[in-house]
Amino acid sequence: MQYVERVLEELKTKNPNEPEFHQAATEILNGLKPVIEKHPEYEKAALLERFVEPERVILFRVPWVDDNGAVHVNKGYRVQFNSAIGPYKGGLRFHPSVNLSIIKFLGLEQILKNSLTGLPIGGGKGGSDFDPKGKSDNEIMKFCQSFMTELCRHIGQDTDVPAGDIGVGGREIGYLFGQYKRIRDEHVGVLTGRGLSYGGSLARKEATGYGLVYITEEALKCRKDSFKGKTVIISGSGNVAIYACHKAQSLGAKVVAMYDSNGYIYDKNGIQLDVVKQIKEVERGRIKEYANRVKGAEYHEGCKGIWTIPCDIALPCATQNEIDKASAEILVKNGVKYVGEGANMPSTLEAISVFQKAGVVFLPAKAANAGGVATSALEMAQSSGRLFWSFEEVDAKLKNIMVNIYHNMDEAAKEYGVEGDYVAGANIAGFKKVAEAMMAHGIV
Ligand code: NDP
Ligand code: 2IT
Repeated sequence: MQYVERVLEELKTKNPNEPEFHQAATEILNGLKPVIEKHPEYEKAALLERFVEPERVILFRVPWVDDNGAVHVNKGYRVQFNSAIGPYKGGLRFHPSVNLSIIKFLGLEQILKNSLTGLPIGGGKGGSDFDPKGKSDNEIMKFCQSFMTELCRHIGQDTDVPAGDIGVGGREIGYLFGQYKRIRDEHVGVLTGRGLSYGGSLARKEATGYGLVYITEEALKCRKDSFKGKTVIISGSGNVAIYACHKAQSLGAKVVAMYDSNGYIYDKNGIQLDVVKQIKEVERGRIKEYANRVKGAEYHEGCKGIWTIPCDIALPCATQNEIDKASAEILVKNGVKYVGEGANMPSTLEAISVFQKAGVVFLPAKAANAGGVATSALEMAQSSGRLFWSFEEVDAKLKNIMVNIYHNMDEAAKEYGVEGDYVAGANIAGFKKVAEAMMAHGIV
């Protein structure tokens, strides 16, 4: 059996009941085949076996007391996946669906994403099955304090630097940082996405969404096209979706639909982002409310229908596997030309295949959403140097990083004979540096 197939087989046997982890590993390792063939020394060094096995998995109990005095227990996770090129880096996700499979798929993706940024950050991910929906600020604070009471002994500014992800934004990072500082007595850059008053970076909040649009803009530019006048669908209405919408609109696109986990809004006149921001960021409400406030807008229960709206560009920005084969086929039938993944693994393997066969320009998550973690690394640099860069400075660096990622994956795909296949290109471009570092470190 070929090396890649054997490693994938063993991974599935050794890690049963982890479908998301299997999915991410399958996409990555298949994309790496041309590199593996060129480097027989990797098999001798069991490089892939080591690459897919986390360096450390931390599982812990998170007990907390709600406003009525009831005691709850959640699971806490931190997967420290790979530190070959820098300290572990990656977000924390608070969502009831969180389990080890999801954290491991996110951690594996993060290794190559972080490498693609060109900055010295390894890969990690963490989170909890805690559901922040409907909780008071006090309950969120109690939960974050309990979570950090355990996590703080495993992280550090040069060891492991968590950040936000689904369900973890500025409010949660603030509570987590407060508890870290209280226990460890260090005011350091141990978390990114911090508030501006205590060491955060300008443009971090906007970075993932802006970065997604910058890389898509570069793909358009290389085909003598632009966002101007394009019809865009963005799924989700959280941090990534909101700032992707903002940047796409500022480049002249018409964003006509967004969703949350209950249903989608369709506004043929173009989404009024200030209304979405008021509902989602200020009121922490439901997207349904948009249709009550904006004349001519429609609300539809359920998420899937969003992909039946004709568009030129689709930017999935909510969660894994939100675009399946059937949705991809409808998007293609309706003429989609570009798909940029703001979320992590939003397209199933079958959906990716539909897009690629149809000649859609498909920008995979580990490249397209790398702007967030890249700007986190810029936040780390500012923390270490005790510096504070202007918005324009950080934004310019972010744009430059995204343009470089586009060309690196494009060139890697060409070099290995799979021109235009950015799934393979991104995997190869990200893997090269990690593999080189792992080989240099010996068997560790
Ligand atoms: P948020 O929590 O801010 O927003 C998440 C959005 O996605 C919400 O609108 C949420 O709806 C929706 N959503 C979540 N789960 C589901 C689901 N199962 N079905 C339908 N909709 C769902 O998270 P972010 O915007 O930060 O993250 C979005 C995606 O981007 C994730 O895949 C994340 O991993 C990825 N990402 C985030 C980065 C960052 O910097 N924040 C960086 C790179 C990638 P509802 O409110 O109803 O739950
Ligand atoms: O998936 C991701 O890249 C993130 N959630 C951001 C991670 C980070 O450390 O900024």
